[in-house]
Amino acid sequence: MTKCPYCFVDLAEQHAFQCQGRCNAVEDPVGTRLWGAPRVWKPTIFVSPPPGNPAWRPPENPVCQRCDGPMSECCPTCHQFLPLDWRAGQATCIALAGARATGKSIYIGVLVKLLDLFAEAHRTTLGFVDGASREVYQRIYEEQLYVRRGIIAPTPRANLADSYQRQPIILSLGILGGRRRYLVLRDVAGEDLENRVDDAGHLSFFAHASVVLFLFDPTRVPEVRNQLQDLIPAQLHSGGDPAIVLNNLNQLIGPGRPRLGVVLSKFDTMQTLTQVADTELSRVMSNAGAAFMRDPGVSMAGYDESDGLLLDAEVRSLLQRLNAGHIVTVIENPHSGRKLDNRFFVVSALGAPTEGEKLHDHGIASFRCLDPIRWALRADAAI
Ligand SMILES: Nc1nc2c(ncn2[C@@H]2O[C@H](COP(=O)(O)OP(=O)(O)O)[C@@H](O)[C@H]2O)c(=O)[nH]1
Ligand SMILES: [Mg+2]
Ligand SMILES: [Zn+2]
Ligand SMILES: [Zn+2]
Repeated sequence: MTKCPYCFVDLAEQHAFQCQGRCNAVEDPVGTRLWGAPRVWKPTIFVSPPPGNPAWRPPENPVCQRCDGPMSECCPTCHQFLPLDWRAGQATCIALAGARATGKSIYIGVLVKLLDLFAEAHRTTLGFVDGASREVYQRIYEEQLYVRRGIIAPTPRANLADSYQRQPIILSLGILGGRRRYLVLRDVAGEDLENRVDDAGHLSFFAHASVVLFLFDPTRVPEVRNQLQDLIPAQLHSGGDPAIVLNNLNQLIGPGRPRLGVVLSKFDTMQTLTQVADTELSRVMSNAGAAFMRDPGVSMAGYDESDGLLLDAEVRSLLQRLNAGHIVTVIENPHSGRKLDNRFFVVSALGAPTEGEKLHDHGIASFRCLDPIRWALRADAAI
């Protein structure tokens, strides 16, 4: 079974087909609630296999009974059209979470480049599944990060009509382990998670994701900030309290069972602590043998479980030393009592602190950015 690339709900046996002919479109309240902006739809049929008929197949080219026009398959839950032959593949659906300015957008920008190399290591190629994914990646993420060498502007709230976060980036990884694999990335506006999430139909994809990556900016921790004062430029945009975001995220996930990756972003800033005179933190960071000081490399094909477990343990103890142990506790003992399968990571998308809003001179030398993705892909199939 695979997932809808928009709402992330499992595509079960029910199929839905929507008119693409001359029929008038009318308001779609369900689609609107899940999308977070007005949606319309045309006549749609829902078909389920009759009980006790394992040989049942959905209709191949259904025709609209009103206008005789063609119909295309859409998601039975959110009514978005599914990419062609979507159900034949396996989609790993990743939702990014985190306060404002934790580095989500820049991470996505760099990730797509690295996935190109990842695909190469697996002797396949990376592709955008639809024009909208390519458009939003190139226009928002790539153009600002790579072409202008600037930094992506703060992300607008999801209720703005032209907000790009709603458009998931749907990537095809080709055939991996004998199966067509897809990777879907959904960004979110940090404000949406910093504020209370009451009527959050448009954020319900968190509950259904394969993996939620919770980004956490270690430079927001006062102890790190104090020691780094002279070494890293002041951040222009500052985000909210990660503990509040995590709490809101837990509420959104509710009884959902995504796996949770906790990602210390901008890890290059932590690595510069080695330049700070003898403090406890600088000693911790100066341990050259630590997993968080080396990158297993982009060309490594699969996820390395023993390296991953070592890193996981190091990050948990680092968080304790930063007096951010409550983050670990909330994840291990959530109020809801529903602990998620979780793992801790570090990434640096840019590889070095930025100079104002420009990238530093050496360009981009990202660090461990693919680890969370390898971990996410591995659980959906053995690769
Ligand atoms: N040092 C460093 N800074 C980063 C990195 N990634 C992002 N940043 C900084 O964090 C700011 C916010 O990043 P952005 O991706 O827009 O955050 P978002 O609001 O979570 O999408 C950027 O303007 C950068 O200055 C990184 O890998 N290293
Ligand atoms: Mg953003
Ligand atoms: Zn019709
Ligand atoms: Zn859907």
